[in-house]
Amino acid sequence: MQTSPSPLRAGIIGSGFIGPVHIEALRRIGVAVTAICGSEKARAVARQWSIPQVFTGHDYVAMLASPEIDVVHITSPNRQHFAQAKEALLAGKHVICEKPLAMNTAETGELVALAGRHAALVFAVNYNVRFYPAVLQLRADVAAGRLGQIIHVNGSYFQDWLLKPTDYNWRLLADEGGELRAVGDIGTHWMDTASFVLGARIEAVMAQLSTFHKTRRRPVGEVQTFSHDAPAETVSYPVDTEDFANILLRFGGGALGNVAISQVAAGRKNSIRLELYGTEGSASWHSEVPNVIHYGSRDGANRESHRACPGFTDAAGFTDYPPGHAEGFPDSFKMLYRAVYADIANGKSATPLYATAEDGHHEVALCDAILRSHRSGQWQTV
Ligand code: SOE
Repeated sequence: MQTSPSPLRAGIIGSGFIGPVHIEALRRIGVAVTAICGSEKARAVARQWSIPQVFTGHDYVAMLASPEIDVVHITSPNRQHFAQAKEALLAGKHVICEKPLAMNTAETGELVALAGRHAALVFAVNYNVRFYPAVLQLRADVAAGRLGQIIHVNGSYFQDWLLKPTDYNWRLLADEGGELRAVGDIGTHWMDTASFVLGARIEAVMAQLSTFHKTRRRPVGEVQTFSHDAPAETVSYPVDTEDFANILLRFGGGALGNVAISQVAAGRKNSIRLELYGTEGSASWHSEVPNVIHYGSRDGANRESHRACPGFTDAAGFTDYPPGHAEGFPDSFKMLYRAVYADIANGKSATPLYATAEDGHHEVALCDAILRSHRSGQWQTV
């Protein structure tokens, strides 16, 4: 786990919930965070994390001009991702952009082309779930044929932080976060993870979306992600994004799948479930018990496998602690950045483990197909 200080320096755009998660993970791999850009709140984040340069007023252009930054982490609301990622590439910075990559495939397609024209720069999309040790183990299991041919995949990504009609976040507004909220925000995590494990993209979808709360009440002013602070004054507004979704999937290679996505699932705080059913056996994982994989067998004994114990050692290089010393959500960001910064320092891998601009583009194309399917009541290809 020995981490020597990196010569690379990071700048953070955004001062909400996930920005400090990036900052903490970077510190753990020895990368200096030299700048942060955001609202006035950025000053408090800079003080807390001893970040020398602060750019308030969301002035990311000023931050991108700093020679003290090699890599830009974009953690702002989704509608800002395109402009910020484009300017960062044009400023010669490597980019790690939070998901979803941008608001639509026109924007993500342009970023793919621009990243291709700046091939010396690394461009990653922050699909951190790939870097839970269990996800890397499941990917190795599938690649090694330990489950046989994958017949079907089942799963969910459930949260409850938007269950109440008074729960508010910018993601609820299509203009801020995109037409698909739950699917764009957490559904793309699950779909990216499933494809990463299977080694196959999703080729077609059949989707049902639902907006349970047709109107909600929003505070007058800014609210941070996962905030449960009681707002002072609220106003009613019509909701134009979905609370939950049921989606059927067809993967390349023939596997079929179904996933449920919800941000109104009482008691589920940040619960990702992934189950793979193959001809030789099955494997299932729950992100709230992240260091355990359950393997199922038709004729043999079912078994529970623990990280860093025999049978669960294929995440080498992306797990640091001995068995029983739990690794989870924050560690997945640390391991994602270990992979990205290694490519920045040593040259891009031919087949990176982290999500690239193309992967981010495909996830937004999936969202487009899901919306088309919901509206048409038909299967849609991606
Ligand atoms: C809110 O749903 C959120 O912060 C997502 O935006 C993150 O990607 C996820 O990791 C946790 O929940």
